[in-house]
Amino acid sequence: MADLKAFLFDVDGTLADTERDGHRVAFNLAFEEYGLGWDWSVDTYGKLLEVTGGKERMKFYVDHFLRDNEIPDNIEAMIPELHQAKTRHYTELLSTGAIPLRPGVERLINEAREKSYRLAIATTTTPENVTALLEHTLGSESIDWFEVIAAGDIVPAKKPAPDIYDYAMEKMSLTPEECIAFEDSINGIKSSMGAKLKTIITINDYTRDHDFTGASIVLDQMGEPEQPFSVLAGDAGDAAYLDCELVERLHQKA
Ligand code: XBP
Ligand code: MG
Repeated sequence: MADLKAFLFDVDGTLADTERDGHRVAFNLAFEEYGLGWDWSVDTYGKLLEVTGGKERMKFYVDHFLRDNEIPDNIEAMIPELHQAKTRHYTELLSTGAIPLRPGVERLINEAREKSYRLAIATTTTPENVTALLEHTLGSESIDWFEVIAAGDIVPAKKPAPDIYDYAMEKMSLTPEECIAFEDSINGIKSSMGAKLKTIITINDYTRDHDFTGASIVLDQMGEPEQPFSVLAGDAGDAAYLDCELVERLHQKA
């Protein structure tokens, strides 16, 4: 096995619990702004998460959740506008500090930097959303800690396609054997494993029942020394939280 050189992070659901109280809320604010009368409940949003990408998710909603007579005539033109409004609401929400990083994320990123691992982001979300999250959690200088922020429409085929991970690794001139991915969802692991990456999963409320077959380990969270993780699948040895040593061990495993 090649030496581990880089940590590739998903964002939504992995770095922070952004979906239920962030993206969903921002979509609803955009719908309200446009007087659409659409309201995505926590449950409905769970079903809509099957589709990655905000524009794609709205299109899926229109196609599968609305009756023909409920669909606005100009919907195709409206979706990009709605999405811009949603991004504005979402980044405003992040600027209030409403969404913290998940337990262990900041600690692991800091340790990875100290140990000179290279860092990148591979996500489906819009680039502004990533920079806003980093800025309002780790501080604006943290944006430069990530060598590549591969996000949004930068590749046409979003997760579960492997393209976004392939793109990040190509930019870094790294092979999959030299990297490890951090994900939270079925679409995420399909994408990372499709790119031949070993993958560490931290689940959340929307993804706990997803099929993570093939993951290096499945955890409820990265954990902290005072807030140990639960191992849902795989072997963490005697570790109580995810640190670089455990990441290395998981990477070296056949
Ligand atoms: C993230 C997504 C995104 C966000 C919305 O998935 O599916 O669609 O919910 O972002 P992943 P945009 O964590 O697998 O990258 O509205 O900016 O598209
Ligand atoms: Mg995710």
